[in-house]
Amino acid sequence: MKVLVLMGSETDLQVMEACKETLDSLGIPARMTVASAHRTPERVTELVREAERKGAQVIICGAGMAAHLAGAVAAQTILPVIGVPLSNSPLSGIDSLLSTVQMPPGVPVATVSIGKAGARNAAVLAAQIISRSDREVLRRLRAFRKRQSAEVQKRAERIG
Ligand code: RP5
Repeated sequence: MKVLVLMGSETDLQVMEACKETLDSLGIPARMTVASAHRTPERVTELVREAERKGAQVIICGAGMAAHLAGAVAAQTILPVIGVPLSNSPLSGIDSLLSTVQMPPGVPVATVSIGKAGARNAAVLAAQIISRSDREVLRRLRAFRKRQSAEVQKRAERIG
């Protein structure tokens, strides 16, 4: 396992699937599961320990509302932690964005944008971290960027 992907609830799955799909498309072995900072704190700790034992290089955490999952994970490891704020609340994700991003000095969470775009970017950022020591992932990331640019170019040509 290179990446552990946690989400606070099974209701986050629909959005966080975009993260797993992107990791899969970049050929990065990942485990995705549910663990809640508030409802199952011991499970969070067990999963973090297991990820460290199994050689994970990055942990991605998606959570909504008072989204403390990424911070709670970051408090227990020196692996880089990426937080994905989710928007399934009356405050449309502003609550989770602030809960995820506003970490005290010394315990960072690399926070991406709210929702599905953030879920995808968390996977790409994890791949970029891994690519510093994995030339195959670096090659796949370069190919991904090329494809992305080519698609935009193709659409631009259709428009004019
Ligand atoms: C957070 O609370 C979860 O990440 C989820 O986004 C939100 C609501 O959870 P459910 O009540 O839908 O299980 O911890």
